[in-house]
Amino acid sequence: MAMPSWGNSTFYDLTSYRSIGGVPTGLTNATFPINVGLVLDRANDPTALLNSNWATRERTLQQLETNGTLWSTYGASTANYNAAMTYLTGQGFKILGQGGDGYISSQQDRTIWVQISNAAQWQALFGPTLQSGTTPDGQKTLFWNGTLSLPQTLLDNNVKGLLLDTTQLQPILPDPGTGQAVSLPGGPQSIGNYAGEGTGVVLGAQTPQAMAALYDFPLQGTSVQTPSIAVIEPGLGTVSPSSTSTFSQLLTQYLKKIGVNATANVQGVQPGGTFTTATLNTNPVFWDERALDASILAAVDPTSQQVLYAGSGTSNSAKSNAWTAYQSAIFQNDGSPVISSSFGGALGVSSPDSPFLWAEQQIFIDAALSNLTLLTSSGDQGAGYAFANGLANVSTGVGSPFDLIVGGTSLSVEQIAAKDPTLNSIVQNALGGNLATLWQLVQSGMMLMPTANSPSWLIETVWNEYVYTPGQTSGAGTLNTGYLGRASGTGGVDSAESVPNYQRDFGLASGPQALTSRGTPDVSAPAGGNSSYKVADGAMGTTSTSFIVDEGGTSAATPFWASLMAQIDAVFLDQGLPPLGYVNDLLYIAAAIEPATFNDDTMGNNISSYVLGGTVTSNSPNVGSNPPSVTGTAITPTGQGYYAGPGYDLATGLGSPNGLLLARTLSTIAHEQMYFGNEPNLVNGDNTVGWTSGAYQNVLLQTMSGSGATIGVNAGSANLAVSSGPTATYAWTSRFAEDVLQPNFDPNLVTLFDKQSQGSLSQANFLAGQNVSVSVNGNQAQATEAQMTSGFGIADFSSPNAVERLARPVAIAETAGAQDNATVVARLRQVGEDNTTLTFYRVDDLAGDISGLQPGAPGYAAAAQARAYQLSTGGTSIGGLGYGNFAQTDLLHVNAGDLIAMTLTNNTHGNTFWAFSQANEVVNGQAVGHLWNYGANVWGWEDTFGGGDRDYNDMLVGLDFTSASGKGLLA
Ligand SMILES: [Ca+2]
Ligand SMILES: [Ca+2]
Ligand SMILES: [Ca+2]
Repeated sequence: MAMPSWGNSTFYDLTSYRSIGGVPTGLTNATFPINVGLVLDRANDPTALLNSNWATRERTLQQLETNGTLWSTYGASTANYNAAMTYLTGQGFKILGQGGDGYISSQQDRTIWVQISNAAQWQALFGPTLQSGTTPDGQKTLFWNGTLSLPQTLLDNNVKGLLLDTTQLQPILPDPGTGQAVSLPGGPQSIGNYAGEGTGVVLGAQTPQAMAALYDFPLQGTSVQTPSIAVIEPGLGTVSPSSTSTFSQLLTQYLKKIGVNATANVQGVQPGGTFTTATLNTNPVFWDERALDASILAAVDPTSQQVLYAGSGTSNSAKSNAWTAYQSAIFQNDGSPVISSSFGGALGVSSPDSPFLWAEQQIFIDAALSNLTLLTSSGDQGAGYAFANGLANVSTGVGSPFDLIVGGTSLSVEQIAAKDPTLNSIVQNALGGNLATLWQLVQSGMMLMPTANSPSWLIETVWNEYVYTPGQTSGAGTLNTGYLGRASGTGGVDSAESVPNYQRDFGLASGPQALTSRGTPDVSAPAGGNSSYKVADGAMGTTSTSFIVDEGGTSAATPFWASLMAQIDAVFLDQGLPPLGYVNDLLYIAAAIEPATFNDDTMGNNISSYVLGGTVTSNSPNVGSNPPSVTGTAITPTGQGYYAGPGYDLATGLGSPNGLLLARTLSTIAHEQMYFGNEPNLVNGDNTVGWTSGAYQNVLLQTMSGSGATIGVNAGSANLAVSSGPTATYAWTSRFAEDVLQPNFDPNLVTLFDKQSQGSLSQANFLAGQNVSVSVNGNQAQATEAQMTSGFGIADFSSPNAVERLARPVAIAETAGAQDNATVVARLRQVGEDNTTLTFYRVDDLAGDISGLQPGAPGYAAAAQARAYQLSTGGTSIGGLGYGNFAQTDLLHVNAGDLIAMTLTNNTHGNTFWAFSQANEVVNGQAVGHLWNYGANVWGWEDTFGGGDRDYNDMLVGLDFTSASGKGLLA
């Protein structure tokens, strides 16, 4: 009986995309039973909902949930599901997942888990015989020849995906491969990972809570209750390695050992059974992973309950495939808004449009529809992903646009950096006050002026521990930390997924390095090299003398990020917001409007592609055992991979978090989308149809250019031509200005970079609806990120020679929950030497008018003073901070939607400056602008008559409309 074939369903489509090796040897008939999940398509396409903005998604999902129609809408069609079930039952298949085991077969998850009991049942369902054989590199694998088929009834009822719960699948790659060989430089292959080399000890290990403090997690050291966190722990759940203590009790002992006074609360969802403690020795990877996850989550968020999902477990021939644990965590979730997973893509690399990859992709969409924040580790095997096809790869199981993918960095605090020969010159330059070095270090998160042997942050680089020792003959040598082990964060492009809308809107799909498909990782955190985490060992102290071990990997970075997301969820709850849910787009918006929310890693690489066979020996002893040590493998390095660089890169994504700044920025974005969607954007449109002004408004026109440029700004009938000189080398970026608005940022670093002049500043009034375009040296400039930033009063028009920022000098009071009579936090840093004071006042429109008076009109100053906001520090003005110093005050009684402008008085020289240039002094026939925008509601003032040194940092001010809301957790 011929059955219809199922497209793209060869064995190689499942395991070996882009690299088809030969047929396994020693083929015999496979042994059964094997459990498989048949996945149906959705009754309705959720794409439009998922592509809408965060607030719209949240509202829609809440409505669907309230109506009880979420899964009747986005689950399988009940008719299809029932028909498929009836067919399978009628054909004599044993159906799993109907209660009592670890599977879920439901109309909601659209999966029917079936036990295939023998070869005849496999053939009746899928056609070709299932066999078992040995790959060229000696791994046992299941195998079938050709394409699977599927009974017509199942195809007719929209079965589109297949999940296999088996541990017996391996890729088959050509050996020898045919990659283009490259010769590696001798020594460490990347910077900032070498401090512990040769010492026999791991340097730089921190307790998870100390690491969280270094990354300024917003609730660190508070007693604020953080929400439950779901964790993917296939086959384990909460099974204890001890016969006398529960897993929670062992975890509590770990917490005590690292100085956290809390009782761990860990629940298990494990109806399908768990591994026995014997697997501690035979398969320690699962135990090590769980200890790592649970340790980090408990140490950073000690009030969070953890729920560990074991998936299908071990009963009924189940094999604890990670996807079964994902389904359980999503569809049996009991109030955990965050899911942390260090398991994904266990099968490696599947073909686009294959039923295998489709089924996996659906799970991440189910998480997004369930309003869950799902985080997955990118992998620990660099750009090659230990997949010997000579190419840069990422696991197709962790390329979903609805998954927050976490990569790895190496953090070097100063005393550790001093021991790393690859950081010698950076340490010496930093201690010697080299401006270029210090500037770059601030970019990657340093906040204090370096001093020798300090435990504070110096530099963050890509995690990459590969070390190459050339051999006697040319081309031969040894990678003693090799490409097959855990030594570098995986990152790159997932060619099976298109560029997600948030990466496109962030500008990553255009320009010279344009992504052609999904870029990963999204974000990063410490994973190894010169930093690791003090966690419990896999046996939780029950068999080993060393309870506390130093561990890392992206599977440490992932629970670290998950614990941060749980803290931000607690803040959102306190501020009356829904949980973060699918949050990737918000993170990219945060990076666009407030770059300092992420530490930008700019050094290192994850290069590690190779083919099997050749003259280089790869040895990969592992600190843990995931995967087991692989030594003596002959390979040929092929040199593919990615470098870190300024901004987003394919080694570290957006970078590591500044936890507090990230929480504040996400809160700002969430309230803006939730309550202020009707406030006018700065500009509307796109690069194809062009841009129009969103309102009658005053606009700052700021030029940033390395070599100088001629800028043309056209807005309606106004044509401005501005010639800008070059921007000074250390003219302040948005990132730097936002960094210094943190109270713990070193005043010595602040003043070191003072007096760096910006490019040209002009101002103009735009009318609502006017066409807006910008040219640089006569060429049209593109506003690549404007759709993300325009709602926050910013649009950057870029060309190769310059960036022209259009930004508002006026803030819209987008208060939490659109509350009136709100308290607004103002953070200030004085980087001018005169005595100055700042006053905030309410205006009637975005051009700064008050009761028909335009800025600079007679009577305007008095009208502004009558509209001045009371400050919590007393009176209506604040100043006299002193050079380099920080201060914070609150604006009181601010109503939602208030338009807030500022004026600066220089008391030393008796001048007053306004945010609107037409109200200021005129020099050479030009009204002088004194205000520069550095991000969403962040500005810097020039305090000198005539324009001074044009560094626009003499008084920096950031307005924060949401942090004082609720209990004020972020204020
Ligand atoms: Ca970067
Ligand atoms: Ca100045
Ligand atoms: Ca200054």
